[in-house]
Amino acid sequence: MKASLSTLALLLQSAAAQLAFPGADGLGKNAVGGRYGEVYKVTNLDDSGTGSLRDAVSQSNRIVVFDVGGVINISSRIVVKSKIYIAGQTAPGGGITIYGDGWSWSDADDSIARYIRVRMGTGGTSGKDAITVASGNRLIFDHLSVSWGRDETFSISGDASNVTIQNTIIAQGLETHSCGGLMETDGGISLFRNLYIDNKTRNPKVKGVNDFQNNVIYNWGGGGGYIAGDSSGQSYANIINNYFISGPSTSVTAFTRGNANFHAYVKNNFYDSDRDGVLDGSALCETSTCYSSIDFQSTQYNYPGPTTLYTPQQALEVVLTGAGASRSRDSVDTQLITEVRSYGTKGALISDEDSVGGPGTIASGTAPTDSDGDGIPDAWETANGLNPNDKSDGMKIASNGYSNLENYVNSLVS
Ligand SMILES: *[C@@H]1O[C@H](CO)[C@@H](O)[C@H](O)[C@H]1NC(C)=O
Ligand SMILES: *[C@@H]1O[C@H](CO)[C@@H](O)[C@H](O)[C@H]1NC(C)=O
Ligand SMILES: *[C@H]1O[C@H](CO)[C@@H](O)[C@H](O)[C@H]1NC(C)=O
Repeated sequence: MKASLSTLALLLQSAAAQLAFPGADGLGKNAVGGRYGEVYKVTNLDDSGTGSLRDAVSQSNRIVVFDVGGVINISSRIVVKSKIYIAGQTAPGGGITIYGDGWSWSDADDSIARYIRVRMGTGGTSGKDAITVASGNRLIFDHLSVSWGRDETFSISGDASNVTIQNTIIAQGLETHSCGGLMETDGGISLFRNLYIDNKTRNPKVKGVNDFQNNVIYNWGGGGGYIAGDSSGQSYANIINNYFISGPSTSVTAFTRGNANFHAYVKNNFYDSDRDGVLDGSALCETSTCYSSIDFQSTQYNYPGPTTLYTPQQALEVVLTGAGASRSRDSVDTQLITEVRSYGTKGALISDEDSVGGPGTIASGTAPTDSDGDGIPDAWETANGLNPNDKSDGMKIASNGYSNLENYVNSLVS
């Protein structure tokens, strides 16, 4: 009896510790996604209706895979339900861009989104963000490319907790607001290995519980780079091994604001401010001269940090090589990375996405044959001991704790 109870306890413990996917980091790393649900195949680029992405995310407990690549034009906001895993890496061709309006992940508890582009643009709803999370627990965003927000570009605030944004590009918030986004919640946000680029301000603006490590911030404008939230509540932040690089629009230093309520452990952040086309930053001092008037802590906050902590220089290379929907980078991201690699000479704030060529053309590609429709191609099923004519094996849980379908989609980007 005793033995079986402790076995049960161990099983429960390991189920709780299952990562959202291999490589998931930070406070949102245990999001469950659609593991115990069903597969949904996106088979067209329509704004709505059967086989559309909007329909796919309208019900909980789904792993969403794609039979098409291309641009999905949306005329209103997409609202994502809980326990969804959007596996953008399955899209053939050049992957998936969603263009025309923004997304809400509010209350999308336990959701996972990977390898998609969310490009809002001037056609989006005025006063809204490209991505908003206003509530919800355990969400993880990995390798997204998010741009052209009309209010903020990617914002998390309110009653949201245990969120990770990793390996993601947050770019070109549209003028006149031109914002990276607010990261303001007491429930905790991890920001690891992201690129903030070409936003006038809020790259990001932080308040509450926040872990900011190994990010790259390029060409912020006069509003500020990292803004230490300046209001009433208490903030507890780590700011570690990030790289700040001034661009043509930059006119203020990397850190602004902050007061005695903003408690931060600050370590080894680099800043290249001279815009000379060469990467030659140096470590920022760790006093208020470099960080405004925050309340410095001598001990790091004990949040679940990145599995691998890079130096700022290494982080820059990791971000430039891999951030965003990098399985197939589109013209927008390619241009953004070129701007960073100019180390100060290229980059601009924009008010209209047409000035940078819009979302571009994305190849549709051809999905591999999947005879039983379980989301796993026949060839992968055969190679991995599954039956290409048995739909039920896709959602069976394998010995490593993931469903067979998750093992397939995760293998595409391991
Ligand atoms: C989406 O909108 C863009 C820009 O308006 C347009 O060029 C493109 O053809 C549209 N794509 C689809 C699939 O309707
Ligand atoms: C965040 O996750 C931790 C660890 O799983 C949990 O204890 C906490 O309750 C979560 N926060 C909220 C607000 O649900
Ligand atoms: C970012 O904001 C700055 C300041 O407003 C602006 O000059 C710049 O054009 C913006 N960048 C983009 C890409 O919108």
